[in-house]
Amino acid sequence: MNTDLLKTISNTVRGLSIDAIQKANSGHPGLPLGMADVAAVLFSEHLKFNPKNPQWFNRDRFVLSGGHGSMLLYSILHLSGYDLSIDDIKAFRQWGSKTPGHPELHEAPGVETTTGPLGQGLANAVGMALAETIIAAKYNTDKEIMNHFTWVFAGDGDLQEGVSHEACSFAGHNKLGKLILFYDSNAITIDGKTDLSFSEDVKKRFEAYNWDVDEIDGHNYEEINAAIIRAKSNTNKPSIIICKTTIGYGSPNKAGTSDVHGAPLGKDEVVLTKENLGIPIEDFYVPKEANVFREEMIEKGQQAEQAWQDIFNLYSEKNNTAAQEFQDIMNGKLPEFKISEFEAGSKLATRASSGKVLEELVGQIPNLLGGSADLTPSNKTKAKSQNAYSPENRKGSYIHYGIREFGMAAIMNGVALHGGLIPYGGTFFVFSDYMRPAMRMAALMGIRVIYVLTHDSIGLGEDGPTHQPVEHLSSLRAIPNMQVFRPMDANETALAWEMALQRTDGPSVLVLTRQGLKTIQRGCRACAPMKQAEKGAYTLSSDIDADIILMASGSEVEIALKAKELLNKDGYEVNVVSFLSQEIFDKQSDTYKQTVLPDTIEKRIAIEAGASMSWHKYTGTKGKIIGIDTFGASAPYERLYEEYGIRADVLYKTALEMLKNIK
Ligand SMILES: Cc1ncc(C[n+]2csc(CCOP(=O)(O)OP(=O)(O)O)c2C)c(N)n1
Repeated sequence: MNTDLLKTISNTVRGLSIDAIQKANSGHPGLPLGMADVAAVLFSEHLKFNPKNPQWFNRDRFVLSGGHGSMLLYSILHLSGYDLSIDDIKAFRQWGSKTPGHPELHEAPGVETTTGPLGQGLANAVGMALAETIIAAKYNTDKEIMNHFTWVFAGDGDLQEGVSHEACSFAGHNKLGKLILFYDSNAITIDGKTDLSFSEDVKKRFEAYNWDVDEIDGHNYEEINAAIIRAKSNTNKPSIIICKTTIGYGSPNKAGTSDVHGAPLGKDEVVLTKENLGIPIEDFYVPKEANVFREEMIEKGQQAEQAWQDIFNLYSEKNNTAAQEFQDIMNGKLPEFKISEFEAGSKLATRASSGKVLEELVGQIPNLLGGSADLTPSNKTKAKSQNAYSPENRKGSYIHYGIREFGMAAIMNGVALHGGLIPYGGTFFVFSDYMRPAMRMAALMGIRVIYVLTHDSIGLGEDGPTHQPVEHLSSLRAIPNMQVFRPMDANETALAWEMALQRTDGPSVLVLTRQGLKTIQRGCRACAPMKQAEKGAYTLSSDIDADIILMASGSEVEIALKAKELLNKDGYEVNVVSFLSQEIFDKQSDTYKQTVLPDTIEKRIAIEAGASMSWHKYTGTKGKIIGIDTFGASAPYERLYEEYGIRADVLYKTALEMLKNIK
């Protein structure tokens, strides 16, 4: 280890970070100044990566969970040879730059996940480490083609967030031994010293999780290096290296205080800090040694990847099919698959149809990674052929996440980000509230994660209002880039699965019933109107010259169809529109939208056993919505539908009033 070089690298990280933050006149210098030494040792001595191919399948994954310290990441990525120039660093936090305020996936190369909401990056890292073990167990036969570490920096804020408990408890239970966490223990957050609000013994906490725990001086290169070597050698347990650091290290007047956490140092303090660190005061200064280091990192990275490629080539010779499959899954390619059609007539809860669909899918898509937050039998998420994942069975393709909904969702993000697996996970729809922050991040990152959310309305009955989602459909529909499906029968459920799997640029939610729904007759899957279901909303039942449109999703489509029968008897012509997914419908051409919701038919009623919020744009000012804008209640579901007026006769009467009034 060349400690002079390490000092140069860490101080260059410090200089670049404080300059960029000063130039942007916003940002967080405390973390980069404090963790620069650990970053320098990790990147120069241990991290396996090829900066010229940031997507190399077998690279180590590195996550900066405290995304506010983004300048640390940008600086070290620049110095390590990634395609991130000094100009990019100078553009920190500016419009269109690769260096936004918090690290964002797809912006700077080398950023493995979007971080900022504290705690989630750490949980993402758990997901990445989990994915590594599963892929390694499956494909490493005579050669190790998947074998990497997952490293994560997390601070006091990350460890205070509840999701860190869920994820780290999960990681300890599952003995994710190639996960190494550096805890930036600087005892400072925004409000001041951590003793204001945080006094647990982190060492004991992680020992209780069954982690390997080490504690070091985070500014001592020898100690950092020795701790990393120890952590790497212990692959039976995840490791936490508690790094005692000084926030804002180097700043003579601000180090060790909360002042340095989230505001530029100020011009004078920048100069004083550089003098104190013994580096030139020139802005964005990069010494010659650092440029040589960059070239070495590029060379080393290319050699590392080439060495792996040689192994992979030998592996391919012996295991041609497995090698091809490995490449396909890592590239996110979906194998061809087929889901049988459900026969019309039978009554099936959509959670049950989803279970049947999964029975077919798991055999055809070997990289599906299922799971549930302890509601497997209710969510019907486990196919018979799936085995539970455990430290003893790394080949298991079904994860028992435990009662950790947020952890599950954030871990699934990590799995998806790692590549190679398609995660889906279940819980009750109402508990999507517990997962929502991670669902939002999946949508923001545009990654393929599938949520199987059952017990979708008051239709779940006796469990009562704590378990009955009301505002959840509107709430999830409000997340940009989230695709929400609420199928009305088994064939729509199958289609929702198909579309969720085929989607590569974002997450999908399958909102499913507990109560049985009739599979309706509508011709074959490949013909209209089922074909039109792919467009999100479609006219399921039409008359030649409709006077009114009734629209609904999921279990309420049946009600709309019944109301149509009653209206037809009175001589009215009615179209019933099934809204499988509002988001998909919204993306269709105006021409298509006009065929479903023509401007000429202003009489429109939407019915859904949930908040009315998301329907106004379809019903228009002259339309009506029959929804539920209060909490539910505990009773058999038939009684609830009765009491809450989610009924065909109510819809019929409302329609009649509308038709008569306007006539
Ligand atoms: C979920 C969430 N809550 C609040 C914040 C706002 N926030 C950003 S940094 C921070 C304090 C973090 O403290 P620490 O992890 O110790 O970072 P350091 O002070 O060492 O930089 C807070 C509350 C956030 N980013 N995410």
